[in-house]
Amino acid sequence: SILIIGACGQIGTELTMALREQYGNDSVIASDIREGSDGLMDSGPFELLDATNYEAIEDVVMHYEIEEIYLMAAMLSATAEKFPMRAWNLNMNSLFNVLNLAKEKKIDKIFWPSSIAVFGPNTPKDETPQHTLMEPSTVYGISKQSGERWCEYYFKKFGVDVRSIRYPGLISWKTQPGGGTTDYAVEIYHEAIKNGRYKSFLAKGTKLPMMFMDDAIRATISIMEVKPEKLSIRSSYNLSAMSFAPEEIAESIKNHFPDFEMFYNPDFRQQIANSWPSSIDDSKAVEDWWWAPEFNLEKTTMEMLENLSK
Ligand code: VAH
Repeated sequence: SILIIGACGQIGTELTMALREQYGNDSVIASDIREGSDGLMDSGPFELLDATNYEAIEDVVMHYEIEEIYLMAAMLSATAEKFPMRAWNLNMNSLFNVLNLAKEKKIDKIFWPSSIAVFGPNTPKDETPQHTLMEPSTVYGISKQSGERWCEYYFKKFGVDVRSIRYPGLISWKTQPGGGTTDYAVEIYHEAIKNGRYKSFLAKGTKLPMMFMDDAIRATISIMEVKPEKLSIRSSYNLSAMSFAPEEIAESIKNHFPDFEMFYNPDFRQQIANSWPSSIDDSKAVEDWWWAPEFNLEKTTMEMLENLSK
């Protein structure tokens, strides 16, 4: 069966529901440091679990005969800047725990998320390549770059079957994001419906790679199902769907709510966003496991406004 660590997070919640849909509720064990939404808690087995506690994870793995772990627990970019050592501890020790369980042959396969945050201010910003200069300037980005190096090391040295995707900013309506720099792209839809206006903490022209959550979940399940010999990348795959700046979301919302008003009030997260790419070259994911996104900005806006209006 499958264990999701961090099942109550922005990605974890939707990933758990999708995996339960595909493999059956009782084959997917959800776990997190705290309980999650009613929908999540009512749909299958749940365990309170600290991702930094090796023995606690090992107990769950043995009890439920877990073969695969999706490690979705992490502290994201904005929060990690406020608590660097807590972020490093959570992001790295949780990864070592699952890599070592696989090294000890206690589990067979791992999914671990990386991020466009692994790129830094000196990385080429347009169509950022799969292999390029990476000098991340955030705690979160440093932990993801280091995590990628460890994933590739455990694969080469111990044959650990760990697979990873560099997620762009993710937009979802089922769950609130937690402490990310791209969260403005989720908040804006909630605010548009509630107040007809939004004050963006990123400035006009801050173009970032983004993806609708349904695409991200489909990519995650795809990379886990593909034959291992197809995977030429064992650090983490670049992945892309669309790129846009705050004013472009505002325009797409105005197509539905003509009176929507957008304001700009950049804060400390602007510096984080400035260090990230504007667009990503994901040709390796296309070549190795036939990646193709389905949601562009217009379709994303329609999904978000339709579902949040309910
Ligand atoms: C963040 N949503 O903002 C995450 C992600 C690329 C952005 O890493 O930190």
